[in-house]
Amino acid sequence: MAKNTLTGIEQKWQKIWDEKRSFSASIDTSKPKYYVLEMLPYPSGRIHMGHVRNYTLGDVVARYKRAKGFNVLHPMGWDAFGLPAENAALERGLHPAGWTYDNIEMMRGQLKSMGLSYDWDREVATCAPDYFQHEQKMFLEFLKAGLAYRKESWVNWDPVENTVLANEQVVDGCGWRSGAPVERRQLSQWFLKISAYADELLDAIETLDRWPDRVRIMQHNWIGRSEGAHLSFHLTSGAEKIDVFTTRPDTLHGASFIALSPNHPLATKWAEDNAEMAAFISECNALGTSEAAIEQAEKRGFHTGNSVKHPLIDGHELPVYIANFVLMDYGTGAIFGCPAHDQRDLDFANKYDLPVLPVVCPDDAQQQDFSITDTAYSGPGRLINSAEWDGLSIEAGKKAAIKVLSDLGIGESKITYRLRDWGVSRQRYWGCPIPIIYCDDCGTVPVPDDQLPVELPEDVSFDQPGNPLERHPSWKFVDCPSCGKAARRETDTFDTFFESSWYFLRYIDPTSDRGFSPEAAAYWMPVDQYIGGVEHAVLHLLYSRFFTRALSATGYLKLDEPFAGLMTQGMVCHQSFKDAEGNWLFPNEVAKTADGWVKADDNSPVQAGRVEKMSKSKRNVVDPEHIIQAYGADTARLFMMSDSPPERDLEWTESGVEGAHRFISKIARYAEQAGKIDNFTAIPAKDGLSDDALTLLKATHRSVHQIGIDIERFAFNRCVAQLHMLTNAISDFKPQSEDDHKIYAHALGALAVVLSPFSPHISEELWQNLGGEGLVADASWPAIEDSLLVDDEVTVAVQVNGKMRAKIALPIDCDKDKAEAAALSLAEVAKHLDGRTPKRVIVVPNRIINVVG
Ligand code: ANZ
Ligand code: ZN
Repeated sequence: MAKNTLTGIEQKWQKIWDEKRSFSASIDTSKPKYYVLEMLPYPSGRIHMGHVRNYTLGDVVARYKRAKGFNVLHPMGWDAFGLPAENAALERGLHPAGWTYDNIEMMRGQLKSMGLSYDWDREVATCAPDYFQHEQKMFLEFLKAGLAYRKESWVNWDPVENTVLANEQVVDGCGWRSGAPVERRQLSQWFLKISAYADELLDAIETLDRWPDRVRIMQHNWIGRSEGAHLSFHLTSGAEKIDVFTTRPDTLHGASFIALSPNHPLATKWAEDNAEMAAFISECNALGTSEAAIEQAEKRGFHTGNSVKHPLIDGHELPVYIANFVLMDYGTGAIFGCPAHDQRDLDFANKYDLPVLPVVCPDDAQQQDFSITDTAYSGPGRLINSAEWDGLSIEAGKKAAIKVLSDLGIGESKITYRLRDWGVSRQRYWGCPIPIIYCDDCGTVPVPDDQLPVELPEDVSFDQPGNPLERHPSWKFVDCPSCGKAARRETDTFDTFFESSWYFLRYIDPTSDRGFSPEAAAYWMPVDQYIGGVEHAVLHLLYSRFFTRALSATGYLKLDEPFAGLMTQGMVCHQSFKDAEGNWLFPNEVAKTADGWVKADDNSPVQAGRVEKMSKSKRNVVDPEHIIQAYGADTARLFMMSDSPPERDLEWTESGVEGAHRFISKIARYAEQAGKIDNFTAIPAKDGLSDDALTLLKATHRSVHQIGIDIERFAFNRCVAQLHMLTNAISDFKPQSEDDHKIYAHALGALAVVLSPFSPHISEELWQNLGGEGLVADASWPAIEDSLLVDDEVTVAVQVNGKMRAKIALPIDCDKDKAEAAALSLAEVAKHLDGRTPKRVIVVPNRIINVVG
């Protein structure tokens, strides 16, 4: 099939769908609803193969559910705020808004060329004031409800650019642009109280039974619930005490030091008149704020010269250190170290020559033989060296410890979460302004409703580092809405996860003046099937789950879980290539010869590398636009679904694409040659059909049946295999009679419908040429005649004395006597019995007959 013929067909049908608004959705209570959603893209400029895979997966589900009679909502939009737009402004002098909207324009065209069944009337760009005004309002509602608050918090600071860096802008501890070592600084920032929902978010994971296990585990670990205790140690000098969080109160007798976070208030206080301590603290702060950086750094400490009293052992004192591995925002920002049973504490103790006293002995060891040198013991056992707790198990020891501590009034059981409140302030221009005004007299004043949205000023310059909103000559200067005096706007903008935490609610009611209506939410929510990359398994999904709860708490809707089903797709991979000098080569720069890979232009040798995720840096990328131009969207879509199940990685190969293209060309020939047949969707009567016609009729119904089952369980690669089987059955059939032609058209009609979720354009063409009613996009999934699914015969293996000797066709579930008689009548069986009379015949129905003789 000429490639431009296929392109013409695709453009024709895209135009028709567009004109007819084929995929526009509206509330219809007479039908079951189905909301299928793919994670919205960042408008970087061009779609990549990962997008093609993600959106094709969603489109298969959406089109299938339409055919099954659901009222389908399938929207698309743009996650349009974020750093790359500011970088484009910095590097190329473009305005972030212009750059973003141009990219959206470009990518919308690319998505349209894929033939995706979106309701484009619901398109959303999160950078539009019409979108973000609603989240400004939501934020103010959260503030009223106590779900948003402001506090001092640590950020990554680039001392050369004088700007705050996002974690991803810190590369090996240095600013990505300046290369200067990053510092930690405190800044007042806005937070959302996700921690208030920690338990609920954790418990509800159990109800998400249509989510992949690995995502549920990742969320579980991210929330990180730890059961333990708080306890206080009194300083030997003075009245102050140090609170610690521990998961191992049972090890209290083995404590040999206290360690404070470098940012612990006591550390800050003591450092005021101790220059050496202050210097140590700033060195620690130069590490940046990422937990990974802190985890990897060498464990270091500073002896403060202070000590605390051991709460249970009279006269026993523990030195107080400041240690770089203690995080300020976990637990209480202070720990007691028990070196024998915690590796970090042991490394620390060995370095600073602190005592190591084992207090748990493994059950299979003798106390007098058990000692700790370089490896801490964190396994089970019984307590030792622990006075009256000796002999207790760890669990019993924990209980005993908490009892004693609470009786003494210095401790209690405590649950701590790894999950921190969500810091939403970003010192960036291209984001949603935080709708707050600061007044010297009135303090923090919410922007009143009638002054929303707070829009971004357009006249900004990126010629200096830092936040252009901060530097703008007039934008931040406003009158206080409460007293009228001169005041200042908040110049921070929201983290872009803010926009993506509720966009699925905007789609359901994109023109509502309160963001979305509760009625629309009651009908459309939750999202029935969400599809996207596993890289969003933690933050985006957790924030959205929290946001939905926070919106419910503030009266926007009544729902906890936004996404009932989740599918995370694997990556699109491609082999990588290097030339003799070690430069990466694009796949279209190389060619395969009998002796291996060579450069296409000069036949010089090429090193073929691993098959790995497509990435620009390794040049192992294939541009979807080129593929669509060369082969058509139907081919690209079909190939994407054909090779691997969705959750697995997929290898993009030229030969695979060509195979898919041959298949589409074959369907195009069917379409070209199809004659119009009346009423071809009706199931023809079996009686009087030729054997071949009956075979095709059965093959058709079996394929339709199986493809339905496989789509439901996302085994799309199996569907494609089944589509091949069906077309082979169609190609094998040579219609001769009028009945034959009816069966043939019936098979082609069914093919058009079941192929349409995968390759919709050519399916429309086939459907139209057969004389199908309306669009295949609106056609119902073919009805199945159950009696056609049943095989009348099975092939049964016949063994003599355990060796396979023959096969016979028997009626399904035929009774044992008949099966036995049929087997014994076979010449092969008689030959191998060699005149002996059979002693026994074992019949496994529909499978095997074994003659023993
Ligand atoms: C004494 C102890 C003895 C501990 C022992 C462990 C083993 P998870 O499970 O992650 O909750 N810890 C507490 N707060 C900390 C902080 N802000 N920064 C670094 N470490 C901190 O870990 C809890 C354990 O991590 C706590 O229990 C504490 O050390 C440490 F044999 O207390 B443990
Ligand atoms: Zn005021």
